[in-house]
Amino acid sequence: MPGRVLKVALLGVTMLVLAGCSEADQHQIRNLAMPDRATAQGPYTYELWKWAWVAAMVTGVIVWGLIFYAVVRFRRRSDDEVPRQTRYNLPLEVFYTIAPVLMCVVFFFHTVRVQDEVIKLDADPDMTVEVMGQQWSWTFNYGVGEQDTSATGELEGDGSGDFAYDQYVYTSGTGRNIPTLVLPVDRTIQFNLHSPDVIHDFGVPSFLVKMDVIPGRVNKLQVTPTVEGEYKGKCYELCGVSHSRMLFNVEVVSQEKYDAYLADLAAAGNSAAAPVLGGSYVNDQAGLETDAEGAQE
Ligand SMILES: [Cu+2]
Repeated sequence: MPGRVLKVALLGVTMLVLAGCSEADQHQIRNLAMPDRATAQGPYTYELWKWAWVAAMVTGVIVWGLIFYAVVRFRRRSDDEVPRQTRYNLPLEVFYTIAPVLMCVVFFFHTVRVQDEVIKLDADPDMTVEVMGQQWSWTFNYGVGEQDTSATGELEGDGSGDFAYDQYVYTSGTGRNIPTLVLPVDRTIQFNLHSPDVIHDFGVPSFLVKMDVIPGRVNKLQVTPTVEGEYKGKCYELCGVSHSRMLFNVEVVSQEKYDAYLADLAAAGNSAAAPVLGGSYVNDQAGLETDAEGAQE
């Protein structure tokens, strides 16, 4: 019987090793399923991920070792033998109580350390983009001209706000048209995140950072893209029926291309004195014209 178990186990391992290991797969495996880091902040997240894997593997090896040891050492040796059903082992019980607590403490410590590093805000970012996530797409407002880094990005009651620029150009997506966020490479970019409706979450997998977009408050996230290229961004928070369409493309380009892109937006008439932070789309969806009781408002 143990011989057969061993054969099945070996077969399983061999199949896993041989199963479709293309170049891309191997790259994925080396990255522990994480995308390549395309920001200055990414390596912090990746290191946390990597060491969490190491910790999980060490734990796994100990647990599997103990399981196999118990299975073999305490296997039934004859048909009429029933081992004592109540036993305790104090050192073992102390170990399996304290070890997980210690693990949680260590994980918590490193999570907080990495999180502090990743959400750290530089008081003087190179530029600020006002991002609006709404059901179910994104609007990106790029500042034109001088940036006032003392601006809070907060909305004021009358609909105006304390924004970093006097002039903006913007691009807006819809559920059908996925918008593109264009960013200059090697610049620290602050994203001020706005939502006019529900909680969304702004993130680009290759950037290895993301942040909730919460109505009524302005969350701020700073990212320094370090690799030019095209990436995919998405909403990470289930925000309604078309959440899955809340995608955006990201292009990290040279400063010259970025400036040219802003000029294109301006030439297309997508200019505004203040960032565009609430599309009309949010107000004219089916269902919103009636209150909860069904009466017209
Ligand atoms: Cu969303």
